[in-house]
Amino acid sequence: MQSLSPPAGQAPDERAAQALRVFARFESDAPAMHAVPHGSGHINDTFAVTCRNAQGNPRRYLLQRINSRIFRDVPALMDNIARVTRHARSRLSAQATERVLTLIPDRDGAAFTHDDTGAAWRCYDFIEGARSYDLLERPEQAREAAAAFGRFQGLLADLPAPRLHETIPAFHHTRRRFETFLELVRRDPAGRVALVRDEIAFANAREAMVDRLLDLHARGDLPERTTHNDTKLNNVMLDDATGRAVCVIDLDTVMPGLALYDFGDLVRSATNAAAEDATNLAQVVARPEIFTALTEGYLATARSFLRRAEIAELAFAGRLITFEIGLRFLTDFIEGDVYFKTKRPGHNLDRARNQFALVRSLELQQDSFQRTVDRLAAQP
Ligand code: ADP
Ligand code: GN1
Ligand code: MG
Repeated sequence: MQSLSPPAGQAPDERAAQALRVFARFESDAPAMHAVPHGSGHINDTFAVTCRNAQGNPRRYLLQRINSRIFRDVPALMDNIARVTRHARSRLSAQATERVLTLIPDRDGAAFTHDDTGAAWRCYDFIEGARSYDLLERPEQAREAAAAFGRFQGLLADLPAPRLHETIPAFHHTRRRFETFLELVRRDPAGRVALVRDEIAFANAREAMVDRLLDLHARGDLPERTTHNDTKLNNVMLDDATGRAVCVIDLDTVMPGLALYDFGDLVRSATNAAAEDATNLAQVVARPEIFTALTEGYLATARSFLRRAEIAELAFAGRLITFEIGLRFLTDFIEGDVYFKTKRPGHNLDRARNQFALVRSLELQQDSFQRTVDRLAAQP
């Protein structure tokens, strides 16, 4: 994934060739040598582009074709990212070892560019010497990741007005997500509903969950904040040598939200002992030691601004967001796989079953996870 040369003997495919052509529109200190697909995100098309600078040293950039079927207003999206990166950078202390993503402008100074088909692309500095993890390996990584997202929320706490654009409206609005699911079950556009009766029953039995945080927010107990909203483990880079968090990435959904959505998605993506799409559901369990490490890491950097009512819902948020993403995978399967990238038939259904198994594991442990939160919150 991180090699500096393309696989031996393999010509770059047409997409990589197109990435190279697009890269020429960005400000870089040297022409690109090659581009290779990079990472395992479900949304954008991502490439690592390697240049050789005047001294003969390789330098990499991260080039992305933005998924404009999902992000309908690319100028608004990129306006958010430019403001967020500028502000977060200005708030980092001089001693900080962590970094903020750096946008590379195009040759006209714009934050993104278009290719000849009209698709939008952006370019970032490549974060070297670090990687992101699809599957967590050690509790220390959970602590680091959670601390990094808590710190990120803190850096954005005083982002000047105006409010950020909602790049995907109602992204974590769990009631609307549930209604969209019900609507697709009714319409059955891909003729798949009969295949997923058990999963639909699982979801219906949990409808009561979806209003809880929305109600607490409506009552004024949970404040709106600027949050990341996509805090899966592979959206933070950890240093290869030290294991420390280096950079929060994937800023497409940084917008107004609840702090709990960020903690919840960490629980979903980090506690799972199996990969998100693993089909051996016996291996899908929420690891308690990882939940503890996440809570410790998040409280270490977010406790100073979190309200008591937010801390009280941390364990619930893990179950809720796991359920929400499971429901989104199931909805996408029912709709005919129109949203998430898939690599095989039934991939979204595998993911949905996996996430629902994780919900079950979180439910079985909900009392002990709540006690963990209460115990850690009570410590000075
Ligand atoms: P998606 O929205 O499709 O998930 P991401 O922005 O998360 O796309 O990028 C996909 C992957 O590319 C990440 O998981 C990470 O491994 C890698 N990546 C993203 N940005 C950078 C960067 N600036 N430097 C190095 N690797 C990056
Ligand atoms: C997507 O972009 P990526 O792969 O980091 C999705 C998240 C889901 C996640 C599930 C913009 O995240 O909301 O939780 O897949 N991002 C968007 O793995 O929909
Ligand atoms: Mg990502």
